[in-house]
Amino acid sequence: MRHFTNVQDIGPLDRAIADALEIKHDRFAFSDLGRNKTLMMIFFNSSLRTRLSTQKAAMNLGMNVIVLDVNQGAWKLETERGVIMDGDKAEHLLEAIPVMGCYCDVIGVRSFAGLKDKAEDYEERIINQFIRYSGRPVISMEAATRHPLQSFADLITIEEHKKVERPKIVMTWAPHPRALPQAVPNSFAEWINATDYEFVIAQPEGYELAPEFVGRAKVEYDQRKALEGAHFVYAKNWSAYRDPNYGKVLRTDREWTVDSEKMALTDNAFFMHCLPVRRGMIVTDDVIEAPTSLVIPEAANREISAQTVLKRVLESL
Ligand code: AN0
Ligand code: CP
Repeated sequence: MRHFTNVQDIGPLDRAIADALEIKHDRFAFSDLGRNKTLMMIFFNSSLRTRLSTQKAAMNLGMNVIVLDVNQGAWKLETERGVIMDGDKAEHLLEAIPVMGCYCDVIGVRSFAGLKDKAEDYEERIINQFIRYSGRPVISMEAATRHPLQSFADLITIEEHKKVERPKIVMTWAPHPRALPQAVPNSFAEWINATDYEFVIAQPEGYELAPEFVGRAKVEYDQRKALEGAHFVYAKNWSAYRDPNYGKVLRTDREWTVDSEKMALTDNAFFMHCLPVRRGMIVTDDVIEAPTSLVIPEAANREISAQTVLKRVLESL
């Protein structure tokens, strides 16, 4: 594998899951593979899980790790080409990227959607510039439109917990006070659409995702109806995708909060969320604390998804 930015990059999912479970069984089996190889992780946005789990995964493979928080201590970066740099930005991304590439073998990048210009976000300008100019394999640690390490970990978690061959998976929108990207729901949809599981996206009017991500999913505007018989409930907030409301928060009322009364409509479903989660908004305390909550196993599997991806990238260096 050269780059990892979407579900296609991982190849057949059954093979990827099998590799992941093998790694989980013995995560130090390949601790020499990354010897004298350096992973550089570049963060344009905050992170807890991605930062820690990806670093741990790299360490399990014997890699060295360098982390840079672009907004803390690096020069302010210009990202547009053709501008006269007479403002507060001291360096251009087009120099910074190849320089970063000089000091590492693999680059991980986190760069969220700006949520102002849909075309710019959906072109994936930042991560594509890393792919083009770094000369290194690039791993998405959540880009503008996808979060594949999260979706891979989510799928591993579903495989570990499913009780029926083809579970019903419901991804439901839930309220949040701030505008969040569509990357996590887009990506989850992309990965679940690559399985043969029943897949429903529940959302209020106005929160339709891009059709290329919705794919074969059934879109349902009645959350309670969607939840009937579900085996997995994947909650997530996202801002509006459709024009003229791109990047906007259309509502923050708690009508769509996942609570125990709604979970009772499911087939004793597991609750999932990528974290960080706002309790009381997305989900109630009792649901996230219940034995059927998978939020911690999902986070634990971030180490496994990252290690599976890094192992394949190292093998192709
Ligand atoms: C981010 C998002 O929704 O994309 C990161 C999730 C992994 N969440 C927040 O900014 C709260
Ligand atoms: N789920 C996830 O990616 O968490 P962080 O934003 O903390 O990395």
